[in-house]
Amino acid sequence: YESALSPRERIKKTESIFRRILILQCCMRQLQVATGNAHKLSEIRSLLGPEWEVVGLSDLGIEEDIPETENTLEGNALLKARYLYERTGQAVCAEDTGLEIRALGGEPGVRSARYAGDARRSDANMDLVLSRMRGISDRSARFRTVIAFLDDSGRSHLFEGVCEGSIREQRAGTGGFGYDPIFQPEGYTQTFAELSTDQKNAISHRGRAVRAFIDFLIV
Ligand code: ITT
Repeated sequence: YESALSPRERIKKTESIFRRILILQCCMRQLQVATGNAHKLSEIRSLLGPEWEVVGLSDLGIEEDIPETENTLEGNALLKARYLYERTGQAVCAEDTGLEIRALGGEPGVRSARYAGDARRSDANMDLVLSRMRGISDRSARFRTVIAFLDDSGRSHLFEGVCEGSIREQRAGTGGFGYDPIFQPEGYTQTFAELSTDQKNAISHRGRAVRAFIDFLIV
């Protein structure tokens, strides 16, 4: 395979390997994540393990809410990452997550945080989903996470994770956060809110996206 590459492609490939090694060295100890969501941070921390120091916006003294004005998960993840990169000039990442319900044409999707209004209350968001899904038999849905990573030269890299499942008729469980009490992952009889963090991370959208990101860093 190597010999099938042109000299130019070989140089590009070698550069890419060195870049990844550099990124890995820079980021081994600290990963800055442009999120104000403590639940996301805690899941990312347990996914990455103790050798990473995962630092969120409030750890960096940034309390303002980054306006999410794009209409895709990719766009908003990049927007949040760029916001932090402009302040620190270091490698950073951000993620945007949406619950995509087939019978609702992919809603709440990119509007997941504010589905029931700017107060961003999970209870109200779940109530709205449950009421819109009343009487609908196709309950299939998926969570999708997009991670945007900006390396120290500001180049962007995107990683996606998807978890298929369905919307329950009622809430169940007290763990997790957001829409977890109404989402049942495929192959399980419990909702995300009834699973432990490790069980959720093993199959979740965020777990998959973070693992794709780690693969990129270490390949
Ligand atoms: P950021 O600071 O990272 O933007 P956020 O809470 O605003 O945090 P999003 O913009 O990605 O996060 O909005 C997604 C919403 O979807 C979020 O408010 C949660 O209510 C919900 N959500 C995200 N991840 C989830 C998960 O793993 N399980 C259940 N609900 C989730």
